[in-house]
Amino acid sequence: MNTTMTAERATVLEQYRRDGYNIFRNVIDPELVAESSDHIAWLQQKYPDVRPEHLGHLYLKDDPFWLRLVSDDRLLDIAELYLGPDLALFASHYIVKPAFIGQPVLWHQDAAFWPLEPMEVVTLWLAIDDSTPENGCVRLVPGSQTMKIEPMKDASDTENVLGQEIAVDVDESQAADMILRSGDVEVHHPMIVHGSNANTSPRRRAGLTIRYIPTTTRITGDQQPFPSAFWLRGKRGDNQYQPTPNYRDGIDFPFRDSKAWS
Ligand SMILES: O=C(O)CCC(=O)C(=O)O
Repeated sequence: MNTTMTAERATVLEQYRRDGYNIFRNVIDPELVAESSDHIAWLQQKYPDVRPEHLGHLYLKDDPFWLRLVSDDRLLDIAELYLGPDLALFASHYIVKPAFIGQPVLWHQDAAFWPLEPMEVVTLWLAIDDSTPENGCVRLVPGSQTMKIEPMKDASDTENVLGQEIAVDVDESQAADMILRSGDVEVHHPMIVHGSNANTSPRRRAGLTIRYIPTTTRITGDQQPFPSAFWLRGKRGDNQYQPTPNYRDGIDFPFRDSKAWS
């Protein structure tokens, strides 16, 4: 999509208002997706004790490739459609479900977890692998973004990524499967009810969640700056941000554009 086309933007925003999500096809080129896949393998070697569903924002702060990826103009242009020109990163996680043993993400609303004021934020979910019902694609309940934020309850008695689930009944028959090819991006609303099933298939399912905020959204709480708060575009606003990490040869994940990050 050409994000400067106003009519097309209006259609996107109308679908987002109604359903709480959009899908953008072929956003990131295969070379960068392949680099991201190598990055996942590098992170798995670096953090062998961390399950690959949990390669999250704490590891991002000192990682120039991760910053390069979430600062990509193709992703920021999509975020800008929803949030305007002044953009920051709030958080980002790879959720990598290995073949056969990938854990489910139980039903939840992202807003239940986030220290943001106001709750103006969008998630871009970048498919690193093709993502289908067989390997545990994201599932969303269209329209559920109009619900209030419901409480979460403990679910640590079963293997799952969050250890919690939403404390109200979810009508799974209403859920839509986010079937994506690698390089596609799905965008969802912070209040939409969503989750994903276990991956029992022979194919890995890897995706990168990227949570963008307009710089008018404040990141509240004691951790200042928040470990994964980075200013990315436009006016900085009032948040405190992490400094952009410089690429260190032999220490950081090596990537094509690393010289621009030295
Ligand atoms: O990747 C998944 O399976 C779940 C993603 C998710 O919960 C999110 O993007 O907020």
